[in-house]
Amino acid sequence: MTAQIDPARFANLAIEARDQGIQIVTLNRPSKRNALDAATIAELVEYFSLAPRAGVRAVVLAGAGDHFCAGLDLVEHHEADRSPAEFMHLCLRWHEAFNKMEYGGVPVIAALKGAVVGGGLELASAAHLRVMDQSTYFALPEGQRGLFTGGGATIRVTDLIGKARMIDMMMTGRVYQGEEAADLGLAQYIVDGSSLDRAIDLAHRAAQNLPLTNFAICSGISHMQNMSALDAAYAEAVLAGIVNTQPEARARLAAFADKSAARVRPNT
Ligand code: 1HE
Repeated sequence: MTAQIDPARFANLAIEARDQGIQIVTLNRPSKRNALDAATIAELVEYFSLAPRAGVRAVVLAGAGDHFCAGLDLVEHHEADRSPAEFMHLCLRWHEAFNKMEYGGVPVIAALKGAVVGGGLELASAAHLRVMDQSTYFALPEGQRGLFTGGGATIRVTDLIGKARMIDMMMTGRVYQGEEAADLGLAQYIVDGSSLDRAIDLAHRAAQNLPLTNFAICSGISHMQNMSALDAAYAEAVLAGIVNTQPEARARLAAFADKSAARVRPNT
């Protein structure tokens, strides 16, 4: 691997290495409800630039304290009194960070709790899996604050819940929580206990896949969504050509052929 992640280089992200190449990355400004200031976005860009080349097999993205993330740091934004060009460039940094997450090829699993609002929802929606607990609620309060989303919600949140619900969240400040939020697709998992524990379980599961397979899942599918169906089918075939013939898969295929591999069964 060509990159190394030194946790000491990060101030706003707490990075903890676990077994199986899993890393827990925690937004670590709980006194500010993990609001995303420019420095945190820069650290997300750096972390997700390195992770795919540092042998990380799965990332659990969490928030310190009672809330996942309160979105854009509104106090920093207020005090910086940014010009249109300055804010546009800041948004492009957000996109850089979130695109590196979504297209980096390393599974990213968000462990949600409390407020997942504004840019916090934009961040969560760039993860590949979202796990919510019973305290989790989702909102896009930008509309009420005289703002508009700038970190990809128009694309990713709309993908998750559809255009009409996205417009409603923005226009009326509608809050989604509980089973309704999960049923709509804002999270794939809802748990009674700790979302972090479930996210870590899922990370272990993902980390058992071959890295090249996870790369196809956690990069290829997103890229193909951006293509015409014709081009996506072509790209899928090319990607399958590489992934499905990888030497590392031979042992798994042999185990199926000799009947030693687990069969797919319904849940008990
Ligand atoms: C913040 C932020 C923030 C808290 N920027 N400092 N996002 C929002 O509109 C959400 C704004 N935040 C809230 O609605 C609430 O703070 C929470 C529901 C998240 C949490 O409530 P609570 O009662 O636990 O905390 P609090 O008392 O409101 O805040 C505690 C501290 O966190 C306080 O700082 P302190 O120094 O006075 O103690 C707050 O100022 C600070 N804090 N949220 C800055 N967001 C690329 S465009 C993206 C567009 C957006 O994301 S718009 C933002 C939407």
